[in-house]
Amino acid sequence: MQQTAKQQCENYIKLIEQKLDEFLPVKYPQEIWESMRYSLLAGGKRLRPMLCLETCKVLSGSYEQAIPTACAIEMLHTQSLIHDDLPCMDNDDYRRGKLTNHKKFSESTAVLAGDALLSFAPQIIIQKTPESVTPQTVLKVLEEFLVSAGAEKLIAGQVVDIDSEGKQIDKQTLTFIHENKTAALFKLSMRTGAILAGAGEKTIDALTLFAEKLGLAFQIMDDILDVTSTLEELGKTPGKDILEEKATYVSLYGLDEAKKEVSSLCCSACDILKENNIESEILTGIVKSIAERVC
Ligand code: GRG
Repeated sequence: MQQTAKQQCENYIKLIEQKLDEFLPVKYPQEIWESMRYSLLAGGKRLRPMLCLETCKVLSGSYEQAIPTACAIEMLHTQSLIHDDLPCMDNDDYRRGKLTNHKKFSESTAVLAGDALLSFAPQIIIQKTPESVTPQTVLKVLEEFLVSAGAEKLIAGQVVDIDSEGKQIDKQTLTFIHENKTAALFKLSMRTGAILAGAGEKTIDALTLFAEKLGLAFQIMDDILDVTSTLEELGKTPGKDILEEKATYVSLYGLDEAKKEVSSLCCSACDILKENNIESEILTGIVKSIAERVC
């Protein structure tokens, strides 16, 4: 990533960290709030909130308009990670370089922390979005958020993913999993950023397609890293996909083909920006850093 774009990413991350901390206080009973904060403030690349903020900015919207939604999406993403790590799902001990929520606290607390983040996030959109954003726009953002979190998107992806363990699946099923489990939150981030900026349908459609390519590339790269990286590099246990007989792009087509697919998706994503005259060093930098996975 170019130096200026890298610096801008770092600035975004700082702002996002500050706001997440501010939006999620500790209340009574302390343990649940602390476990929510433990996972939410455990680091992470903050890619989804960054996509939301940058999309809003390049379309002439403001940081203030988008930051509550950006943080709400990071809360939803964190909830999905907490639940994904549970023994009844992927059963992981490490996440973001730390013990998973259920290992640090307890299984019941982790389930409740995920649930609490999921219901807290839309409250942040409602309570913290400035009054300059119309109620209709807030409603549209909430609809996008709730659909993405539900049985048509995130949960659908997770269900088919779990159901596919140990089975031979086709490319269509694998793409369904990736689109819903991963790309859905990339799309949500960019669509809401664009909606908050008051963008037209054509721009929203182009950015949705960009986010889809980016999300698919990101998930395939995640699967590649599961095979090629260490616990220290990943912040989570590597090699889990093979162990759990997960169908991934790597297991279906091999490492080389998977890398080619990431490059091809990243090229298509950059083309979409060019064709639609969307200029953002951050968006192009994120695409490149996914291809190289250095962000
Ligand atoms: C929404 C009610 C509800 C349930 C969620 C558990 C679940 C259903 C879905 C799992 C979704 C999941 C874990 C997808 C994996 C996506 C992925 C590649 C996550 C890793 O993202 P990074 O690398 O993580 O951006 P950091 O830690 O950097 O934020």
